[in-house]
Amino acid sequence: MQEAVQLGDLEDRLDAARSILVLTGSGISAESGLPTFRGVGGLWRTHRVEELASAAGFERDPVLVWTWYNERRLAHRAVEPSAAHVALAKIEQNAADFTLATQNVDSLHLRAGSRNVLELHGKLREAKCTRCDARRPFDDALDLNALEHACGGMWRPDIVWFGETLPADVLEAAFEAAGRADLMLVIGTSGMVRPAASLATKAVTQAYVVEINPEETALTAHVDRSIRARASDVLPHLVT
Ligand code: BV8
Repeated sequence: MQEAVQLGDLEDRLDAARSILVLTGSGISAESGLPTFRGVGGLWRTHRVEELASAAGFERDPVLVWTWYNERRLAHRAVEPSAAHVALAKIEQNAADFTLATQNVDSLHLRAGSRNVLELHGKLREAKCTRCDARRPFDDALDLNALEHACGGMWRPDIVWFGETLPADVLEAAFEAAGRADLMLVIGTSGMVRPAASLATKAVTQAYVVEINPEETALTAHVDRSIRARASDVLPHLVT
């Protein structure tokens, strides 16, 4: 039986917080059964994800990249939000000012009922054309023989790849939230990817920043407190 995680004054801090920012990564979706990005048995076979999740990788082999995203899209549909996702949605309901910035593209926070969600790296619910601004739903696996768009461009997932800039409005909102937060939770991310991870180093200048992760991360040395636990061992206990 996992001994209860020592939350200390975290519940009091949550109650007293005027403005809360939460940053999540694939670790919170590991609780739903989805593989993390870099962990043991992380995403996908023998390919380095940076090789697949990049415009160059797509250029080189669009069918391989779409095969990967088709598999992930179907995996997202096959799982449910975890107790951790649901707990964050409940915490938001009781908070005066709450922003959830996620690096995940699996829509699990939205399905759990979270409202103010900033999808920093896009979402796997839509595809967009590489040439014009056409978009289409991506609810089922895309037909690998029909990747071209009528305008001569190609369909690609509505995802931010390595080397691509994040949506300016989303990034601006996230850094504004980081600048006004007095409490930040960093949950299930290795803290390796920028600019997402910089939200924590920005917030810590005025906010109390708590990391929830079974392992140390690139952010552990920069936060006020790092709780060595899984998201579902902590978050449901913070819901009043
Ligand atoms: C940009 C969408 C401007 C795709 C993703 C050198 C130094 C610094 C930065 C750079 C650099 N060279 C290039 C860069 C910039 C680059 C970057 O940060 N690279 C890193 C790898 C060094 N960033 C970019 O390119 C960004 N754009 O900067 O634009 C620009 C333009 C041109 C040139 C330069 C800059 C775009 C980044 C977005 C990339 N797209 N995803 C897709 O999903 O397919 S990032 C990808 O990584 C996912 O979004 C993922 O979420 C994200 C972060 O990974 P994590 O979520 O943290 O997952 P990971 O497996 O790493 O960790 C899981 C954690 O969970 C672990 O710590 C584990 O312990 C924990 N865990 C496990 N179980 C649990 C748990 N925690 C809690 N509970 C559990 N049960």
